[in-house]
Amino acid sequence: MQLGIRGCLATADFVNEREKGGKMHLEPSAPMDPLRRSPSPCSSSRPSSPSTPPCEMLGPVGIEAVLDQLKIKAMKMGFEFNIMVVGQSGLGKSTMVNTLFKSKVWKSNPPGLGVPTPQTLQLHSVTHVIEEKGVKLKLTVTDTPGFGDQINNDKCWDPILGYINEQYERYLQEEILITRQRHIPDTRVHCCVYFVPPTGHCLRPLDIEFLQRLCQTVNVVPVIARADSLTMEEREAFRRRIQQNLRTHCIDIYPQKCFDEDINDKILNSKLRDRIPFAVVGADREHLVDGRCVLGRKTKWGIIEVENMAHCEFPLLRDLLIRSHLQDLKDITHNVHYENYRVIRLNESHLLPRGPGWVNLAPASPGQLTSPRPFKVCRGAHDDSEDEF
Ligand SMILES: Nc1nc2c(ncn2[C@@H]2O[C@H](COP(=O)(O)OP(=O)(O)OP(=O)(O)O)[C@@H](O)[C@H]2O)c(=O)[nH]1
Ligand SMILES: [Mg+2]
Repeated sequence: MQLGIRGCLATADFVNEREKGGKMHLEPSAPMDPLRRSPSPCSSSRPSSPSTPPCEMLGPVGIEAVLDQLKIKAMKMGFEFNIMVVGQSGLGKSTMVNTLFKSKVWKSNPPGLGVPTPQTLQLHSVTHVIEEKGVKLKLTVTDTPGFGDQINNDKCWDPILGYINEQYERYLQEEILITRQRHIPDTRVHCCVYFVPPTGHCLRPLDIEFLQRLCQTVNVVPVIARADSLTMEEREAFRRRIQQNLRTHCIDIYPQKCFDEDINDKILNSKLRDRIPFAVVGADREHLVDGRCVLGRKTKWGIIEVENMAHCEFPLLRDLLIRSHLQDLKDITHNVHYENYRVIRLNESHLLPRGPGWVNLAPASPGQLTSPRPFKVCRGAHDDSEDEF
């Protein structure tokens, strides 16, 4: 089974469909048209009158070819996508990374050898270039050590928020150079998957505090971790309670309602919002089931297949991240979260003397990198980011 990274190109196809829907209608005004006098196959069938615009008879000029150009360019450049997994220790974050990318990411622990996934002790990122049917995806996954198992969990979010903001700062420092690279390497976290422990009750105060801070800084998709420990009814009830908690505490997870651009977005994203947090199960071993090789967890009672919707909602998470919302996650990161960071940093930084070829921005203090920022809604900001690697 494929990851579906060709879905990254779907944006172009979607635009194509929208344009075909008939909203765009090119109709140059009559006096401006230099071809008006040229004979055309249709022109004889209609009496020429000043009120009849002649462009109807000329046929399309071929602007839809722009989409092919975009597609070819995107295929050449590839896509960059950065994911981070966050949550309490032992909830299956490292395993989920393997599940998501078919064990293509953590190579140190090949599937099927019975080697347990080692505990993650420090925040680290691994980058891989995955290629599928000519589409290249440069994927960076940042695994984080579990939090919440200390006696004092005060500020346990600092290293994670610090890392996310450091990536914004890195991008900003490159962007403000007068002579800057044509393509700025993008290490910004586009999506943070937050693992909620399967307690079956509701969000814990620590999860609430963590999520409140994270959502102001990055796109967050919460999941119910190790969902195989809950019955179907428990999963559903737990999901509803978490959704209620999120609403009560104004935690705006991805896909944020305020960024739905049109009715299609609204319909699609409402369905997703109704299912988030997805109840997921992670596995990095393959098993033979009815002659098929499936990723799953072998138990005394059978195999929990991670890609089987009857067993868990892992396919919904994968589809959201890779097949349907990858580009949107990147756009919101650039136009909202990064923009928010950029505006605050530029506002607070008095312009210091310029060095050779760059605007000297006062370095961010550690406090700035970890403190939450006021959430600013500004999706329509310019988007001049280009993917190339
Ligand atoms: N039952 C069950 N076990 C899981 C699941 N996902 C992972 N595990 C197991 O849980 C244990 C911990 O998994 P990890 O992936 O190392 O967990 P982690 O969140 O990365 O842990 P830290 O690195 O300590 O933060 C391993 O034995 C996994 O096989 C799951 O969905 N269900
Ligand atoms: Mg880990």
